[in-house]
Amino acid sequence: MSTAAHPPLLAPTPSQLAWQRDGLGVFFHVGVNTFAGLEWSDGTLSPEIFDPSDLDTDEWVRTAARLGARYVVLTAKHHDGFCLWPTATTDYSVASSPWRQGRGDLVRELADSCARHDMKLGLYLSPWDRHDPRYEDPAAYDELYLAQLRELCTDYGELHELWFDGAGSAGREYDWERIGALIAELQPGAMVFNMGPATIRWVGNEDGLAADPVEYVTTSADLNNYDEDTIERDAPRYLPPECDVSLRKGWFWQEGEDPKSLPHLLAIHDRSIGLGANLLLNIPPDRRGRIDPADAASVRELGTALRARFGAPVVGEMVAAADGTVRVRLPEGTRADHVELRERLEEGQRVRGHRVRTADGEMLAEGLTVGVRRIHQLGEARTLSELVIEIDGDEPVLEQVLVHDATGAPVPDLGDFYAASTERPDAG
Ligand code: FUL
Repeated sequence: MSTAAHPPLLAPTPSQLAWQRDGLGVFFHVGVNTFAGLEWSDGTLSPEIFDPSDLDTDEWVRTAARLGARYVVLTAKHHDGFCLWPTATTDYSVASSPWRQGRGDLVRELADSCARHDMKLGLYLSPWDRHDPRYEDPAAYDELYLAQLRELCTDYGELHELWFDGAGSAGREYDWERIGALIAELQPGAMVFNMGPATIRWVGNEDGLAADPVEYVTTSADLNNYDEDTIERDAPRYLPPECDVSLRKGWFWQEGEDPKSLPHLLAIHDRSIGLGANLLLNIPPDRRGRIDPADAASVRELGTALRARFGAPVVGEMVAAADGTVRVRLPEGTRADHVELRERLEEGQRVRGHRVRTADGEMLAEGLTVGVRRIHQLGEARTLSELVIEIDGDEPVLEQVLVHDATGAPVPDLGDFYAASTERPDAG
């Protein structure tokens, strides 16, 4: 194959590919907002209100692990500027709170729990900071932000994701060059979400939903959910999308909110992971610093349903046929109602279209991109002995084809949620 047609820049790095294969992550939004019942606060809430009574990051990580998540991301600093670690850069942090007599470090506790449970750790550090007066002075704030990032990148072991949220940052430039150099120096394997030296991008909504085609190579990404700003790059980059969504309506735990229904969560799974994007599902710790029992039950139910649907795959035996199709032989008597395709991505994303047929030519499923994984629902389960797959694109290669029998398992249903889900949170 010609390298000129496929510049290495457009292929994933090993870290990007590992991140894509991980697929599922869990977001933890917690901070002063949790205690004020707000989604956003303006940086004036007292640090005194941050006082989780029974915080247990082991429980958080166990919850994520049981769901099948491979990484978690914590809001080390949200837009309000309150830091969950005892930073030297500001006293607006856990050090000024009553929690653990001001000697606590939530980032450390989570990092330790991740190490204990073989979970990868990511951190969210909001560029927009509504507390610190230095924010008004871009040069001074860049120094502050770099110092905060340096602390996070130095003191908590290996980080797998750094989440740069574009909310509040329309029209604002940060010193991405130095931020990129710092990450390259201290955490070269970390995925960088959306802004600056990004290695992954936002899918463009907070509903957890991607759409076919899911492009891994792009020049642009949406900045945030609140205005029309897009990030335009001069040259295309390999930037696979991450779909973020909250289990509940809000990102922070609030009294009276319920988890989404199981059919809805399954639909989110199929429209993100099932389309080859990553899913970052937010499970917000409550005022005790624990997972709300209703959320824990919902996540358990989701994990059980996903295992019932996809926990016992049958791997097909692939043979390239002379007519350019891929024949997939399945063991005698295989029953299936889902087919999953996986593309070889080491040289980049190549599949531009695909069709799955039975040996008799009956069309079972079709679509555009495949990517790291593409799951199709086939309707009623049926006995299949061979699949014939056509793929379009520039030297596309399938790595694996699997089938699943989800008979009797809960069924995904997005219902009418989609239209109602993209509201701006109330500013605090
Ligand atoms: C948004 C933020 O404004 C929300 O509060 C939340 O953190 C979400 C993940 O990103 O842009």
